[in-house]
Amino acid sequence: MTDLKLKVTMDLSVVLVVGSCFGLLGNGVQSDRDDEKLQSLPQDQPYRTGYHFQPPKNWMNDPNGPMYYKGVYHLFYQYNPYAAVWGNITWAHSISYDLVNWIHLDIALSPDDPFDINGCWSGSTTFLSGGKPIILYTGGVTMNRQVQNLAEPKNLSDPMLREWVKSSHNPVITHVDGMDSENFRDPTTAWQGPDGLRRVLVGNEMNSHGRALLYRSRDFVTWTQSKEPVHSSTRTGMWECPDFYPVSIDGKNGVDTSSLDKFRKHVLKASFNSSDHYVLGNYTAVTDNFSVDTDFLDNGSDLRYDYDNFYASKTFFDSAKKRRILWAWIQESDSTTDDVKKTGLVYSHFPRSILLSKTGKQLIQWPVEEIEKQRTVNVRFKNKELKGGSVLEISGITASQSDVEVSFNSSNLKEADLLDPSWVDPQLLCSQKTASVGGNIGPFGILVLASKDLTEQTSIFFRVFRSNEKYVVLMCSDQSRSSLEEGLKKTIYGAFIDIDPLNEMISLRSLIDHSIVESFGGEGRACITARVYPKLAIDNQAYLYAFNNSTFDVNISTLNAWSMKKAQIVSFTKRRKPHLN
Ligand SMILES: *[C@@H]1O[C@H](CO)[C@@H](O)[C@H](O)[C@H]1NC(C)=O
Ligand SMILES: *[C@@H]1O[C@H](CO)[C@@H](O)[C@H](O)[C@H]1NC(C)=O
Ligand SMILES: *[C@@H]1O[C@H](CO)[C@@H](O)[C@H](O)[C@H]1NC(C)=O
Ligand SMILES: *[C@@H]1O[C@H](CO)[C@@H](O)[C@H](O)[C@H]1NC(C)=O
Ligand SMILES: *[C@@H]1O[C@H](CO)[C@@H](O)[C@H](O)[C@H]1NC(C)=O
Ligand SMILES: *[C@@H]1O[C@H](CO)[C@@H](O)[C@H](O)[C@H]1NC(C)=O
Ligand SMILES: *[C@@H]1O[C@H](CO)[C@@H](O)[C@H](O)[C@H]1NC(C)=O
Ligand SMILES: *[C@@H]1O[C@H](CO)[C@@H](O)[C@H](O)[C@H]1NC(C)=O
Ligand SMILES: *[C@@H]1O[C@H](CO)[C@@H](O)[C@H](O)[C@H]1NC(C)=O
Ligand SMILES: CC(=O)N[C@H]1CO[C@H](CO)[C@@H](O)[C@@H]1O
Repeated sequence: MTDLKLKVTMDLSVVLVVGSCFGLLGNGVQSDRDDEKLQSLPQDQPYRTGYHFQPPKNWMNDPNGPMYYKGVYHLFYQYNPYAAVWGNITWAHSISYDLVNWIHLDIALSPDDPFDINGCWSGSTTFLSGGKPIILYTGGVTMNRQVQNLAEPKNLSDPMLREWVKSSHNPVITHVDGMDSENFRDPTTAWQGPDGLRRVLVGNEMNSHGRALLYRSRDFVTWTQSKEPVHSSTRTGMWECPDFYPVSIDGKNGVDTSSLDKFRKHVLKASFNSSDHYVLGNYTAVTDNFSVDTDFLDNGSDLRYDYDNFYASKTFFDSAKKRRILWAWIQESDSTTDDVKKTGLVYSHFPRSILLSKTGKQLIQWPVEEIEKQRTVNVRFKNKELKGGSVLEISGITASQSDVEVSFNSSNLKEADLLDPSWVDPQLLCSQKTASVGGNIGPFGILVLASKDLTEQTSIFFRVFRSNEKYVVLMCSDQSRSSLEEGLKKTIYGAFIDIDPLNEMISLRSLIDHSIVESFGGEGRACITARVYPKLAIDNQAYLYAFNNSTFDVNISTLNAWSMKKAQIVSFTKRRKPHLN
């Protein structure tokens, strides 16, 4: 019997007839209560992941209102209970004790009131004084009018918070004349200023440009709009899912959203143009002034959480482990496969902890430590020379469901190619200089979800350039050969990464999970999530390699790779249809 089963049993006070292994839950386990059932998810096709969070079936998009309450992690998310396409959007609700294994509960919010009849859209949770969690979410009233609503738990003694009640005051925030009411959504977690007032941001646009409106409230019900948005930009479109939170300058722990600690910077994140972009700045709580160090899409600086498939993210402060955790939505990028349409294959990223880097110029992300419990068989070695033009198989682990850490170095750095000053766009550079294009130091890296004959491979690799007296490291994720299937999106993504290869290893970690590859370069300084659909490199036909396609040799300083256990994801829901008008 696993921890998870014990927890379910204890918390629900039901007797479970337990199967011998969790994978058999669908047949083996039943609740003795007529109105509740516990069931496992289908494993119906090769692209379904093993250890990433996924809904029971159908469509999900943005993660909403993540929080930690009485020993339980809660994740809500935008969910269509009826189909594998966007529509009829509810707040689905899942809980976890360890951020790895999940229990799906009943839907928390359904669109059945005039103030959200068109959908219960994204929002956040906030803890009120006394520790009571409250949801602030966007209601779609009509397709071109959005309002902000409140909901609270029915029973605060229930750590699972299984039932939520919408406020009789809804809607609590509506647009004013002259404001775009069609793009007015996604309230943030509220923070408290020194005057005791709560503040939230709501995403909006003005003349097609993004801005984050600021609202203040004493009682969380009556909200007053500040004259000025906290920030805006004429370079971007509408800001979806804004997020605003402090990060500590010593970079060791996460901090509470309301922290007024002096040793902090603030992060403002906005989702636009299919990416989650962020800026760092100084926030003065007394005046609500936010001055950014470098603005969105500034020349030479475009900070993003992730450079590929990553959108509509949200963070929360985990008071149990003093860390800030980031959740985001991985979109389906294959619209051609019928199986996918039938079942829906959308996921969340593995939760990442997020900190300010030592330089203070960017954020660092890393999979939460709980993931290490999933590691099983391990392969490791040190100091292996990778000759120019060589490919090395890393065998002995389940390459389709694994966690790989590798670091490279080279004594040949002085031979690195010169960086042309016109090469300012890393994505363009990766697209021109793919893994097949040789260089002096790079391309070298790993080939994941590769077929034995290498006709299918997703390569994650580095190149080192010289620029004046410095080295510049480029990280690329190349999906151009990831599947023999025609008509898929096979984009190549890239980022410059702040590594000084003279003084540190060039490191890479990749979480490989059937159709998702989350890669972290330079210990989390640049992240790229690829969504891939191989035809050959499936399950035990998937292989892992290290490669060096450069003229000069590089060394693998260390390599550590693990097979990963499947996460236990079960549904525990009342046997009733979610209510829908
Ligand atoms: C929404 O739900 C209704 C009622 O079940 C259904 O007819 C409709 O197709 C659904 N729309 C989507 C986009 O799922
Ligand atoms: C509230 O939750 C607690 C803990 O699960 C439970 O013991 C209690 O019966 C619940 N109260 C109501 C009114 O449902
Ligand atoms: C949006 O992203 C695409 C692809 O990355 C890029 O070509 C385009 O310039 C971006 N648009 C804006 C307004 O940033
Ligand atoms: C707030 O920011 C504006 C510029 O945006 C600046 O002129 C003003 O001095 C700042 N106020 C405070 C109190 O920092
Ligand atoms: C933020 O504060 C730091 C420390 O006081 C200061 O060095 C920096 O210039 C400030 N940045 C902005 C954009 O005001
Ligand atoms: C662009 O960046 C360069 C170098 O960082 C700087 O000198 C220049 O002023 C910037 N231009 C604009 C328009 O911000
Ligand atoms: C690899 O490492 C060995 C010793 O650890 C060193 O002698 C050799 O020069 C290194 N090769 C490269 C290409 O860095
Ligand atoms: C590369 O790393 C290995 C192992 O840490 C070390 O022995 C070697 O000296 C390093 N080589 C260079 C060139 O830094
Ligand atoms: C290395 O480059 C050659 C072309 O020079 C290409 O055929 C091969 O696929 C490349 N290897 C990898 C792993 O990309
Ligand atoms: C693409 C590429 O750079 N290939 C190189 C692989 O390594 C050999 C030397 O071992 C070079 O000759 C190739 O140019």
